[in-house]
Amino acid sequence: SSRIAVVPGSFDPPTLGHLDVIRRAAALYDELHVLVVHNPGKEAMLPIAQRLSLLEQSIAEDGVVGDVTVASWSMGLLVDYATDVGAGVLVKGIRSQVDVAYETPMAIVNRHLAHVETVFLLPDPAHALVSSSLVRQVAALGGDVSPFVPPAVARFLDTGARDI
Ligand code: COD
Repeated sequence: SSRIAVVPGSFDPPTLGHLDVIRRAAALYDELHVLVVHNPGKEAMLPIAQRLSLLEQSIAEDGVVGDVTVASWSMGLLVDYATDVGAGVLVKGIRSQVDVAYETPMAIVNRHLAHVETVFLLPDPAHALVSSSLVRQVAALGGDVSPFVPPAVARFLDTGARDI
């Protein structure tokens, strides 16, 4: 049977850290679902549809190799999506011990809920300090985000299209 994994996130916006994890996961699994999940605890900068479009462009331009689907989910438990598509694994990127502390309880709950395992991947250290919240701050203050995000995201944010 094929190995199917979900890479969930807010992706608000997608960063080079996200893309690094997506690239590594695509090399490990037969089928990858990059899933934009609505996180009610976070105030969003970009609408879900915009995040989907930026993820699709970024993955295509980066030349990520593999069977990668981009989708969104706001209908309930993350593991329900995983079960629907036959995925047994969630892939989470780990920047630091802070991410481990945040992700561990969710991983245990998700295993109880649906027998879905969580795999932690480490990014290239060059991308380990990048976060969407940092990019949102730099963009809001008019700074150059291009060192932190895929070119498609930089183009979108630099043209001020986010204000339209
Ligand atoms: N390098 C490596 N990894 C990174 C980097 C980086 N520079 N930046 C982010 N990541 C990782 C994050 O650690 C995370 O794994 C992923 O990329 C996505 O990051 P974000 O910031 O876009 O997304 P978050 O942290 O807001 O996570 C949103 C989720 C939907 C993944 C999370 O809230 C979740 O799993 N929710 C579960 C909802 C649910 O079903 N709850 C019930 C059971 S727990």
